[in-house]
Amino acid sequence: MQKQIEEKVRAGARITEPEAEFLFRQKDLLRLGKLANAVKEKKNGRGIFFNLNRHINPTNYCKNRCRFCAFSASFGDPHGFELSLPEMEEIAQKAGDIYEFHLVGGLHPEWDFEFYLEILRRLKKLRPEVLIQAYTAVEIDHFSKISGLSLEQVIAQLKIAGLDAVPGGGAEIFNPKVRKKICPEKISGKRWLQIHQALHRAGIPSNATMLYGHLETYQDRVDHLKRLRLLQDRTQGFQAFIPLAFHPLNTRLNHPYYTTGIDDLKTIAVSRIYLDNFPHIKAFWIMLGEKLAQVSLWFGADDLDGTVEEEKITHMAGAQTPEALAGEELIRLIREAGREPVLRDTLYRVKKIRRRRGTSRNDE
Ligand code: V47
Ligand code: SF4
Repeated sequence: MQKQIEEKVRAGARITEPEAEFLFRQKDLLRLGKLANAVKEKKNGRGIFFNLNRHINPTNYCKNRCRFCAFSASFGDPHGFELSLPEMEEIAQKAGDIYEFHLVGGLHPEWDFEFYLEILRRLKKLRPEVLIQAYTAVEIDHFSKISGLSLEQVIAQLKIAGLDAVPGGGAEIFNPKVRKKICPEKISGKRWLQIHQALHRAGIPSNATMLYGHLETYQDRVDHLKRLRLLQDRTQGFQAFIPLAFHPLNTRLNHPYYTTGIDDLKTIAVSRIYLDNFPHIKAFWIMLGEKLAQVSLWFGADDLDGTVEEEKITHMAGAQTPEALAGEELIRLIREAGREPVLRDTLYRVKKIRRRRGTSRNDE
């Protein structure tokens, strides 16, 4: 079957779900990586994208309290927080020379939709040159519920307030049986897909994620990828797919294991091969670790996300990575992997890298 799949992929044909499952089970990691890399290079050559961005979490108070989430809090919890509008403005002002604000947080039990809109307006007013990638499908569904507005009305208002793109969070794993165990209060996979369809229809690009390495099976992962590929065939609105490795610390999921390096690389590679209609596969270095993220650039990944500057979701669940990497450090990781760094904004528009001497020992 391996040879058959390879021939198919190299000819530019699609693989089926049983074939994707076969790839997850096969042991020859380097052979799998080579195939994924061929797909990656056909799509975007030697280039590896990265962004200069700033993550902002407005609050971690959340009605849902998903079992895998160490970030969220209830009122009275010592680690609970909510930022005021001036605090968010201060972060935005100090954020330096960046291209993106990445905003994601909890479903605050008391904030109204107007407040979430005001965050966008204030950031846009302060930094009109910075694109805003904000609010997952889970938050957008929440806005519709608390405002009484339709999904389409909510999206239209977010757009007017300054929303440029939507991140891929909240997808987790679509299989309802697993979903019920890991995040019983969260919107269904069906609703997540419906929201992204509505976003694409409104001209707002988005990303898609998959949380893996917990209770799901390979079959569940392939089912997840299948639903994403099907929607992308219809809308073409997804920009990147990001596999997210489960981090167990401080979570309420009875699964104490971190993912292995082999599984991380495999998941990136199979995603690259199966999701033939997704322009980009992102290796989120925060979750993978810088070293494995660098290796993944030969296993199908073509994007490292960005500088991030501050990350809470994974660090509260045990991530050992730094919370920020300088642009120069990302460039060094990419160059030393033998790849070409391509600075981009949220919409994958290429930006000029301001070269500073000495970014890489082997560079100049
Ligand atoms: O939806 C929560 C995940 C997501 C844990 O679109 C966890 O560019 C691992 O979606 N272990 C939010 N993962 C982050 C996210 C994201 C990140 C970077 C880039 C983009 C993008 C999107 O984080 C949540 C959930 O799937 N998450 N807890 C945990 N313990
Ligand atoms: Fe809330 Fe998101 Fe954490 Fe779930 S993953 S508890 S929705 S912040």
